[in-house]
Amino acid sequence: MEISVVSTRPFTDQKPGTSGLRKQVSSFRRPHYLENFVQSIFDSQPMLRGSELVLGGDGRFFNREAVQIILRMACANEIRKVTVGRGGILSTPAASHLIRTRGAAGGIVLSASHNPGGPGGDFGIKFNVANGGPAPESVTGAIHAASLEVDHYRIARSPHIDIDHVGRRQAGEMEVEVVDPVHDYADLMESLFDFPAMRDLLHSGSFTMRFDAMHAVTGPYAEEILEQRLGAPAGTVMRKEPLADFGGCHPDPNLTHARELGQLMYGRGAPDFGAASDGDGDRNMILGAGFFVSPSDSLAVLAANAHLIPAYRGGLKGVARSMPTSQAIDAVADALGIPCYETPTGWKFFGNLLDDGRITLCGEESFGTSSDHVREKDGLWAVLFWLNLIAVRNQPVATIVREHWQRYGRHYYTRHDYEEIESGRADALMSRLRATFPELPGRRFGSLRVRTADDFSYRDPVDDSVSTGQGLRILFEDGSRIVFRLSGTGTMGATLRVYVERHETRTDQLDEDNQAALAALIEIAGSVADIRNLTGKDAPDVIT
Ligand code: VG1
Ligand code: CO
Repeated sequence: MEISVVSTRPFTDQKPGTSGLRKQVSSFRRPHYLENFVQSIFDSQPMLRGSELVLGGDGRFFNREAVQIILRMACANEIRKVTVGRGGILSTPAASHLIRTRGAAGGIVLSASHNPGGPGGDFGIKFNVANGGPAPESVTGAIHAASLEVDHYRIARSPHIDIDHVGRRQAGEMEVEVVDPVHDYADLMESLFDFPAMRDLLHSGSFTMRFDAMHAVTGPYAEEILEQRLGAPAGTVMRKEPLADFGGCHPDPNLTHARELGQLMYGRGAPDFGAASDGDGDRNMILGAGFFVSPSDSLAVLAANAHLIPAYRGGLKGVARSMPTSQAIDAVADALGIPCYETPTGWKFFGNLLDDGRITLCGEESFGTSSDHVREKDGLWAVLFWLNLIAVRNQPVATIVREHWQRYGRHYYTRHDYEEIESGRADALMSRLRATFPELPGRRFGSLRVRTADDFSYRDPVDDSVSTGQGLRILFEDGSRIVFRLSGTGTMGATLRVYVERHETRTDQLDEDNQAALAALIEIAGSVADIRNLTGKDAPDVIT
């Protein structure tokens, strides 16, 4: 097959963020933009030559074109074989699973996750390594460095490659295997959970559920698993057709963006269980009738009940959470006598802990939870875990969570997002705040006293790599915390995230309104960082 070597010039903005390179579609469609980044992956990861690569995405606008370009470039860069999901579709956890089971040297996942799609929306590309997980910082750093030097890329002049029919075909020397994107993943789920018990629950006549696929990638997965294999009635999966623009919505599973599901779950005759996932299928939102389970609580509840699930019956080796995630899971780890690790934001930091057998479960406050079955967060996995739990405990979601609070106390928790702030202003806010930190320890705010204030850094206990500048933390003597970070996934201006947490153990104070219970801390956060003045915003854009 004829190979073209195309001259190009570097783009200076191809530094991967929290989860891959994410830009507006208009950026990705500029001549050479995608090609440069893909060539930078091949140039910086020479072990891909002669190996297998997994390829798929969440089906958003530009997914199909990008798959064709990457296949032709893979061929020109001497990749031996590419395994691609039919239609170019693979959810992030399904891609992780395929990389692992195929023994692939890596994978490319096309997604901007929870960001909106369509011609005016966002697109993204993530590189995953051989363990199935997101590339660690050393690898993303090498890709970025390569992107600053790239002066040509290689692409095969092949005709359109059929990705819509399962089977093997050749593209020059390279093999392309198109696989059913759902099958292997559904089998994996069936191997982890008690499907017969879940089937009985769904057929008991006294239990109903809804899953909102948000017109994103999980539709076909949820339909196969919930409606086909578990026999939930048709209609259990809402918004199940994947659409290139997600029906014009943000595929972000929270009560702001999954409004219809929220109304259903808080309405009369609400289903017993509600859940949603995001664009690429790695996030989850869990709801009971009239009850929202905060993601941090969900992680803690899963850890505390893992012994009831077939895959985790033998116990957990340890757990981990990202730094801004609430300390609810720490309390469970303490009770179980297992280690609990605190990592920076982003799934890539869990990889070493999972590979090294130090942890079994991990999660983030941003609706991400998973275990050592893959190396990505896994939305449907979390939903099935809850369904299995409800089937075994035979209790409503709200009761399971309230009993958890009675035992461990409740970690009131909220995140306030201030979106699309001018980047200079956001940086100024962070640096001014950081400058006040030396004076903060010992300072009183009402009944609260600051214990320490720092800029979080992490030393990976497995490879000793250090990551600095991972979020500003104010820690109070009573265990309350306020954390400030700038998002690494946005594509317009900057997003300030403010995370607020307070532990309550008085058993008659566990059912308060979340925002009200955190009001004093929210007030302190606003004043120490001068949020209103420096962002020009009176209120956060999204509260979760
Ligand atoms: C956000 C979340 C983070 C998550 C990341 C990728 O990052 O806070 O916890 O790992 O998105 O999730 P940031 O830098 O914007 O805060 V996904 O589902 O968008 O791949
Ligand atoms: Co996602």
